Amino acid sequence: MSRLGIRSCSSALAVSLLTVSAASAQGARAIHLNQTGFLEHGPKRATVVTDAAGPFAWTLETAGGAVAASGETTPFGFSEDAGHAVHTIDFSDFDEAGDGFVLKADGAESAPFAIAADLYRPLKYDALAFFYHQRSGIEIDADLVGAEWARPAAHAPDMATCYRGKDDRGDAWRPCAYTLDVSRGWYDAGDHGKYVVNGGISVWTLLNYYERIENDPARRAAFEDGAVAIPEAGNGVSDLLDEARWELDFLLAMQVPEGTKMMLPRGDQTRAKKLKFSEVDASGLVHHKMHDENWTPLPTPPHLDKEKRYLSYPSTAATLNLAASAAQCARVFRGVDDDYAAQCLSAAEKAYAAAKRLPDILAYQVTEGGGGAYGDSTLEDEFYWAAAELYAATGDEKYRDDVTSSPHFLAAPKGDAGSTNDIFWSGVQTLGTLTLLLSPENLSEKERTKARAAIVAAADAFLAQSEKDGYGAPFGRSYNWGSNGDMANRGVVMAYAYDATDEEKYRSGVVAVTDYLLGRNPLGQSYVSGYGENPMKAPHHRFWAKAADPSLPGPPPGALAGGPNESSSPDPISKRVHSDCVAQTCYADEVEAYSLNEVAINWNAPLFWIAAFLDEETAGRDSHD
Ligand code: 9MR
Ligand code: 9MR
Repeated sequence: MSRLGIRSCSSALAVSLLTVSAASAQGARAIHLNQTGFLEHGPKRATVVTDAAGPFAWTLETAGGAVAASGETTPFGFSEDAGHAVHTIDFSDFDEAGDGFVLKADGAESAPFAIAADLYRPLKYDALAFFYHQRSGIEIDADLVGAEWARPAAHAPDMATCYRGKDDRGDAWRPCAYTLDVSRGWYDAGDHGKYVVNGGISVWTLLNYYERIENDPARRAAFEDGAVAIPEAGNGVSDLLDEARWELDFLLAMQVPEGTKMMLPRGDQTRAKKLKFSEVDASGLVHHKMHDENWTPLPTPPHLDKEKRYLSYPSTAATLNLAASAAQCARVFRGVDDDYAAQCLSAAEKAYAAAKRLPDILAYQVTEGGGGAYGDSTLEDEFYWAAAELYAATGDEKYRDDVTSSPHFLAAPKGDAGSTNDIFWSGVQTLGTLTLLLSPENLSEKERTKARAAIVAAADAFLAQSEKDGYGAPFGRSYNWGSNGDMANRGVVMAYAYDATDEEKYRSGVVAVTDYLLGRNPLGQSYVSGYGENPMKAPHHRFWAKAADPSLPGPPPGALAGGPNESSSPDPISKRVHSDCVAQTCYADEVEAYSLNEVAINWNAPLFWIAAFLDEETAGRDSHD
């Protein structure tokens, strides 16, 4: 059996497949679908791996074995990103709720799945719980998450001074005159670094969902105080705001104190052998990262991390990330905690001014050990995003001028092969546009129409790509590190197209994303832990590392793997996988596979967003605008 065949089935299923398909004429090899299931009222699609030229029969069976629906497959042909030929099955017309359904066709049988109106209810809360699990600086409470995932507070407090002395290239970094207490925040991923550029987009995504539902009491109720299992229950504040604030506190703490002079590298020195430093007034800039001096081994639970930690030098990218996130903070906390809102706004304005004063301090990876790179040398998108957030927070014309004169004004994903304007940690222009769209006073009617049209055009491009993929993936672009997060972000864009038009096809586009992530893919892999018959089990995570040490827990439910990555990476597993894979199959559920199977805050955030969106019809949402 091919590698694909082995991966695509549970062992029991593989056995039944082998015996049955031997006798079958067509020899369908597997049926892949969303293993969690389908919304009662929504598209229901599956993919059959087969070379058969013509259509063949399928049946939908209930848990009791009764045939509930039947039909014929639609031949699709070769699906390029899967590397094999498929047929598709569409049983969208079937809308009876239940558990334990299976699809059968030509001797192949799907994983069992449910049909339910509230199918995404558990996922929206589990995907959000990921952030509590990832919290630094606080005990993870057994009563909230279960004994298996409880752990003592780690990096509490998380204090550090600037990285100093010689770096990997021999550049000498001067010590800074202070130590910052940058406690709290979420660990980025499987590592214990906290990175402002990735924290910014992650917290934005949670808060963007909040802002989208802020004026709708029914939808807001899903995240009211006490609705989510976090320690702040009972404080009178939305749990979504509480979770976000844990990260915002850390981001705010990363800001350089007033009156600080520093030697920093200005201008693009990407190709320089040695960095040239100039003395600058660093007040209001923001440190790029906080992480260990050396990589800890895997596993290392965070509370057992003994490494020294350092602040990486401030960068313009991090500064703009704080400007954007803190401006958003100011908006959402106004009227909830006015002092905090004022603190956020002041930090945001200072950061923005510092970035304008010093627009060219690029973040280079000066040390290999202990932290991710998160380098970014194109900052126009961050400038636009920050200006948009500040404009939406203040209505101040000076921000509006920066917004409208930006080359990214009203940017939305292009849906081209180069994935222009797709949302990810270093491409944040679309975030600015989505924020501007949230409130009518941010844009003129004409601009608003244009922005909406750009979002809808992006969604149309994604839908067209979904049609061209045998697994319905709206992803006509390369699969890179974190492709699942990029895919989930496309779901967010399609959800906004739905909001703008009320057209069901865009909501179906979001379902195409969750279908793919939850099992409708050539590996038959649910990329979300705890969901489906074949869920991701062995993330690259220093605590949820059962696969490396049986005394540690596996992943809690609701964590999204980075997913297929067709680009080469030094990760040892990815080297093996790359000897025989195409786009959607460049993946392995293995603990060492950090470029394929890490979990991260910026990927779980859009997973949360789209799961919450898909649960809205039943979460008290009557209408939307
Ligand atoms: O474990 C690290 C993971 O969390 C990061 O995402 C990844 C990329 O920065 O790096 C991993 O650490 C590897 C390091 O980069 C190189 N040496 C082996 C480490 C794997 O444990
Ligand atoms: O998500 C990041 C991806 O876009 C980069 O290609 C990759 C290598 O630099 O790093 C990813 O981010 C990792 C970070 O560097 C360290 N923490 C874990 C992140 C997810 O793997």
